[in-house]
Amino acid sequence: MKKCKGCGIALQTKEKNLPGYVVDLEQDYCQRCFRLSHYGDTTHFKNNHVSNEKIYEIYSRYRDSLFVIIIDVLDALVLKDDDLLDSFKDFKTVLVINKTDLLPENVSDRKINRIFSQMVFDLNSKYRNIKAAILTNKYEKQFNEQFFSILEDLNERSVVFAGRANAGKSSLINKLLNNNDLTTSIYPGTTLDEVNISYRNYRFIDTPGLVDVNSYATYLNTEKYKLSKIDKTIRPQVFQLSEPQSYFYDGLLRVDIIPKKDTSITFYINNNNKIHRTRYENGDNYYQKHYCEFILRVKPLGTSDFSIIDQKTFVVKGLGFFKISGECYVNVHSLADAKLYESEVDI
Ligand SMILES: Nc1nc2c(ncn2[C@@H]2O[C@H](COP(=O)(O)OP(=O)(O)O)[C@@H](O)[C@H]2O)c(=O)[nH]1
Ligand SMILES: [Mg+2]
Repeated sequence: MKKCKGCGIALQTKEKNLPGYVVDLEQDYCQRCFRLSHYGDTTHFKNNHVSNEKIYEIYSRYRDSLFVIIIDVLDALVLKDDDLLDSFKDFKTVLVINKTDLLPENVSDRKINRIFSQMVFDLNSKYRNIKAAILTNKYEKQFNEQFFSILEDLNERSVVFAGRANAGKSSLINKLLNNNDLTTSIYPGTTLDEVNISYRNYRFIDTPGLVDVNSYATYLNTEKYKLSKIDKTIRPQVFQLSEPQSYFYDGLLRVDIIPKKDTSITFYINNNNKIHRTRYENGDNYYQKHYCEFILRVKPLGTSDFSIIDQKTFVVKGLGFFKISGECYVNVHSLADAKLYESEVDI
């Protein structure tokens, strides 16, 4: 059966509205991939979703291969509290922490290196199957050389590119092969089945991305997903306060702070979204107007209380992260379906 070169789906000529449609089986790309890469048309994205079970089934067929796990750098901030690597505990793995260009410019490469070296060291004490780890981003030039030398050292020929949806798996393979054969996009669910690629004496396997139930990305509607996804270097938004204040990221996230001493909060989110600040007394009013208006399943936000003595970083996967410094009480209102992580990492 012929498969789409961009997303791996089986090609078919019968149903125009179903995945894999082509007018003529001579074509290499399904209509969705063709329209997406030529016109940026995303209308076919609505119900794309490959179940995690199906993806695990693909993984198990390649259990003797090397698994290159690609992780979005923002998710990597809480990798130690994530169950992602549990799925790969029986495989040989290489970690690629990708999209490091998203971290703010004032965070030096040395600092990023130090943070993630320590993290990978700790993770390997737990999993003992991490053969190497690389930090990279789409602008980085040395990656290909580094990557192939790791494959040579490990003497691996068959390589599965795995991980969560939208981490940059297909983009990374395109970069390694120096072409744009695989379809990539800002939406999750671009790759619909495994794609087998022969390259020199290697076999590379691209896979669909695992859905993360702890991420806002899973619950936002398509439009809001696009608006809140971080795709450029973050410019932090900093606020100082000495009186109680409420901070809103639309109706998606609310942080109330009652300072005991001077306090500051810094948000690391998509630069086009501006945090709205109100006096604490007006917070409920604003919240009533805006809560969850963009979320797929409308539910009120859950709340968690914290007492901060020095500083703390919170990660809200799919939205970004925020850091609070000072002595204060904090009440975070975030989507209960997703998870609010307290991160050890000090960016
Ligand atoms: N800023 C940034 N964006 C990236 C990088 N790598 C991939 N992307 C973007 O991330 C999105 C998802 O990429 P894709 O390869 O389709 O992810 P996949 O679902 O894991 O295959 C696309 O919009 C890419 O342009 C990177 O290193 N930096
Ligand atoms: Mg992909």
